[in-house]
Amino acid sequence: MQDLLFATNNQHKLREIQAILGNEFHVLSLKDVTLDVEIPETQETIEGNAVQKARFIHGLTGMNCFADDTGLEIDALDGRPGVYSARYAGEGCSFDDNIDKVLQELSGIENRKACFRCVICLILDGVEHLFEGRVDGVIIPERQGSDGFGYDPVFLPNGFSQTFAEMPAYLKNGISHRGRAAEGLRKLMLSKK
Ligand code: ITT
Repeated sequence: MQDLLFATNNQHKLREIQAILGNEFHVLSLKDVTLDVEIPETQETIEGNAVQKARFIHGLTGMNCFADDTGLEIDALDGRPGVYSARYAGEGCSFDDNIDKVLQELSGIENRKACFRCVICLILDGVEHLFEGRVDGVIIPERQGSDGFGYDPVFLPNGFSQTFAEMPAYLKNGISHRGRAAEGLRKLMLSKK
């Protein structure tokens, strides 16, 4: 089975990607290769950050690797938190702090449309490939569910009655931004076998 190193320090993402790709590829974590580093993400776009993270880890290891950068884009907030999704409520904030801030900013606003956008940058044999996945939905006014991570408790995907935090993992992964981007990666990898 082919080794693929996932350039992330987010254990939730790691678990999701291992569930999505784990049958066909051997997804390694930074821990598996004993790498304990802060990964820089200083770009102004999701694409830019995905490329920056993948190049950084590729530069350190020389291994085939990929990175995922994800943003929640809310219509009524002009696309925020977007590239600032991880630290929207400030440096060192928790998932709950970020949700509180979003709910407060949306209070009294009727347009609740939002999407998650995920870009995966894969560096395979030294060549970069980008894959994008998107899922549309709405931000509900109160948290529902306790699975998943990040903004999942307030994100209701279109066409479903459960938030990402209420769905079983296989269902979220089947329709999510990350699942869709990973599908592109999977297809490319299989075509190279
Ligand atoms: P790495 O850069 O180490 O991969 P990160 O947590 O900094 O981890 P991102 O910048 O891509 O990763 O993520 C931005 C934030 O968006 C993340 O911290 C969560 O709050 C949120 N997020 C990402 N994917 C999500 C998902 O599937 N469901 C809900 N929230 C998500």
